[in-house]
Amino acid sequence: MTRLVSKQVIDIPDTIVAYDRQLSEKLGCNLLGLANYTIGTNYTEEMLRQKKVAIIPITTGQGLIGGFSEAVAEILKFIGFETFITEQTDLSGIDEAYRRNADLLFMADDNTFLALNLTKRKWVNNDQATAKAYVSTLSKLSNGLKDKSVLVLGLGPIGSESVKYLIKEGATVGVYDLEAEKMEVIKEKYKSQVKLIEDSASALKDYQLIIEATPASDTILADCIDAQTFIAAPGVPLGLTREALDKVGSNLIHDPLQLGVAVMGLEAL
Ligand code: 2YG
Repeated sequence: MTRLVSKQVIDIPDTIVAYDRQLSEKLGCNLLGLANYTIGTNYTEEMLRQKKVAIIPITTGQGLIGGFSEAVAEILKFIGFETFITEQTDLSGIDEAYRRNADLLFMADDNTFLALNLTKRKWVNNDQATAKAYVSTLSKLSNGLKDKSVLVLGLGPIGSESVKYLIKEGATVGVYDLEAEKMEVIKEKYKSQVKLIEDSASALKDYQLIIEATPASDTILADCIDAQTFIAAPGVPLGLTREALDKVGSNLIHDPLQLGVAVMGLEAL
């Protein structure tokens, strides 16, 4: 589980407008549009404005991440929700959110990032939401994944969830992780629907569609990329070298929080 650091999220509020414009240029839809596309809804900003979302800072474990609550609040506000960060933290914050009539609660400790809808008993986990968001991003980038080969690098919570959604989209999935047992678990679960990749370097040259979900920062090199390579990268930090970044251009989608949080908000309604 990758733990974000403040510098990865602190600028999100100031850059969300530019982020959304860049997403629209790459995908042909904005952040709300991609979140709706991901879960098959058609919520409008006006509809979301009726919903109140509380973000509750959680101090357990390694404590607060500077700017994390503010980033989550700003992403949700940007797509339309009425949001507030509770004054109190932890359980007092949950109590405050309830008293201030929040419809949705967002909170994250070191291991789990959840959105809760108390009235509808809906629980949305960031790992699933992020995996769904990035698979649908890759689908948008490549005009559909049916019968296409996709490589998943990294079988952590997001990478392994991505396999499930890729198979649902009809893709044939190659999986790679440094830890062989993680690949065995996936093989056991999906049998012939997945292919275990022994050598990621050569696989990277064969696959055009890639989900980069590792915490490493240099898994994808420039010579793995050509004009038809599309990369959806939920992994933090971004797993491309500087040269690879220059070469992939607009065929890459990566962010530390935005897509996953937007999908969490809609799924929790
Ligand atoms: O409330 C706070 O400020 C802290 N308790 C937040 C801690 C979040 C820890 N989790 C992570 O950094 C990531 N798993 C969040 C999601 C990354 C995007 N998939």
